[in-house]
Amino acid sequence: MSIIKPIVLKIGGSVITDKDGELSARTEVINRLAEEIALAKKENLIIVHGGGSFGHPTANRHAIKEGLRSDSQKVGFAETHHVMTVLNGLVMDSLVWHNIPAVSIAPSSCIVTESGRIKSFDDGAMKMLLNLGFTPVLYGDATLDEKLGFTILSGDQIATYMAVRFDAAKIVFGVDIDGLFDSDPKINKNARLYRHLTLSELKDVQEHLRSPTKVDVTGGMCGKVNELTPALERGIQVEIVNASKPNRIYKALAGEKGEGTLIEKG
Ligand code: IP8
Repeated sequence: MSIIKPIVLKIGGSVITDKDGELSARTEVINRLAEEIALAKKENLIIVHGGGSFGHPTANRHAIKEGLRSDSQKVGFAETHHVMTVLNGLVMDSLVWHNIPAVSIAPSSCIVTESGRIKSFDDGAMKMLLNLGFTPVLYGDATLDEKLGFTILSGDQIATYMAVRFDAAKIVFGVDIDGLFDSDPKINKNARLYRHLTLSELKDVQEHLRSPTKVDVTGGMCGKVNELTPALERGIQVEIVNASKPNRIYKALAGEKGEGTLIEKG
């Protein structure tokens, strides 16, 4: 048995949850995305989802990303991981009921970070799942950290790490805007969408991106772009599409010409 080149699909927390609320899932969006994923019939798929209004407010309240400084944070670490399993449960529910052989992998149980970067990953189960044609599902999580005690690991870092580790053909980032813009389209209505970028063009664009204003402990679009370089350097294509709009994820998975931003090594 050999692993065929997978596609890594990262679904943003701002797509599947309402970031203005707390613990507020968009179940109708989760169901629509599961339908699109099922329709695309990709056997070689790795799914990663973000934290949105589940992980971020809890992580922020207990300063989990900054690491273990007081015993009182421990319950906050447990709570952050727990609320992520709750959101993951909703995603799993939908994927499985759409006949996708999706199996959840808790990052906190198989990944250890060092100063926020993935240091080790126990990949035995993941390799077998991929070999057998399952769809592993991971998520941004509270993880143990060799320097900090614990921290927050973003779904974006997990997605690019898995893409490199399993030699993916492509990473699809499903976000709540149409792609990568030259400024924030939620603030500036004249923001221009980049349809295609090379790695070196992306580096120029990076300088204009600012961190998001809302509570997002892992850096929003800015953090996402920072994670992309190692994958792009290896020739892995990256497509950023609006997963809040119907059919965009289906098209990206099916390899149809998309309406988002395509980034390649160049
Ligand atoms: O939303 C962070 O994952 P992200 C998850 O992909 C937590 O950045 C626990 C805040």
